[in-house]
Amino acid sequence: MEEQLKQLQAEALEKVAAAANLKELNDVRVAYLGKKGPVTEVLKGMGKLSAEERPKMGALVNVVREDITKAIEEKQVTLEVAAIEEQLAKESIDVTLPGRPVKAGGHHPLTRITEEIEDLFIGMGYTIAEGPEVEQDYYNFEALNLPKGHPARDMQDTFYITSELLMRTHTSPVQVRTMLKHAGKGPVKIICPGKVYRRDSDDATHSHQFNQIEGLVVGENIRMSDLKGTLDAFAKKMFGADREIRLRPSFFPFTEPSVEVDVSCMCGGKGCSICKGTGWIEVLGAGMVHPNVLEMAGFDSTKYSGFAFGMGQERIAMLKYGIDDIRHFYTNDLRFLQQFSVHE
Ligand code: 2NM
Repeated sequence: MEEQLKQLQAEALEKVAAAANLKELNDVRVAYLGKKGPVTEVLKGMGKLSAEERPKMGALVNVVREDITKAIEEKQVTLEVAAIEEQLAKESIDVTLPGRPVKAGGHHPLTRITEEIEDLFIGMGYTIAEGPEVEQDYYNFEALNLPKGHPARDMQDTFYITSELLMRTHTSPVQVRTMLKHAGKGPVKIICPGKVYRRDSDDATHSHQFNQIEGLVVGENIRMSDLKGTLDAFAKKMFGADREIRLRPSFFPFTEPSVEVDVSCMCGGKGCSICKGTGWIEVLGAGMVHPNVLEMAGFDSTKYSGFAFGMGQERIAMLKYGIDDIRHFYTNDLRFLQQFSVHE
């Protein structure tokens, strides 16, 4: 019986050593240590042994069983490690490979200019006000000192929807609406960005739809010098610290006095194609809010005064980036747009 056990043990250990994977190893376990395996069979035959032999054989069976179990456990660890290593080798990735470049979009140049101007005025304490693009005749014209019959209200220049409803021709109606909300109490300090519409034939410098930002400050003791200082700060931040501004007398129905504002050219006055040799570039219109406009918006014009200005983002962007045709902004040619895809 002892011989039989030794034989069994040797055989089992050989098979454990030969097992090439976890399944084969498990087959060996079942075959030798399972309920129907030879070791169990030997145990069953113990009943026939004498009282002296039984404990001796019992101990031997246990030793054999433990040896086989230990060999299986050791082999199992070896096989498991091998299996993991094989899987790791198979699934390994080269983390040093450069990634595929991600194609990121960029902001449209008009969006960039609009946000730049917004940030600049927010930094000076302004808030942003918005309003409808389909506007009432009253807010777009009447309340801005453009009574019925005024040449600027010409059907030729405005997209009318009905006799009282139109596509706004500027963002000033938003400023009228905002002043009315303040119910005669200052201060008001806003900028109004947005799309505006004019009945123009589209060409290199005209578009029937374009973008505008208008600013308005209403308060006590608001003077022309406040307007000038504000626009000077704007020009320097927008175009460069070395730029100057120049005011020329002009006319708008909603401001008195009214001015056209020029910024000194980057050619330094030597004269170039952008300033057409003059050294100055016209960038916006402005003025002191007309008393009629203040009164119609509910402000006491003997107590309150204000300044306002208006500019077009297309024009600012064309000057800043040297764009020669306004239609580039609307045709979305990627070769144009990608020049502004700066990832900040
Ligand atoms: C301009 C030029 C001058 C302007 C006036 C007003 C309002 F509502 F306060 F009367 N808003 N914007 C204004 C003044 C706009 O754009 C060239």
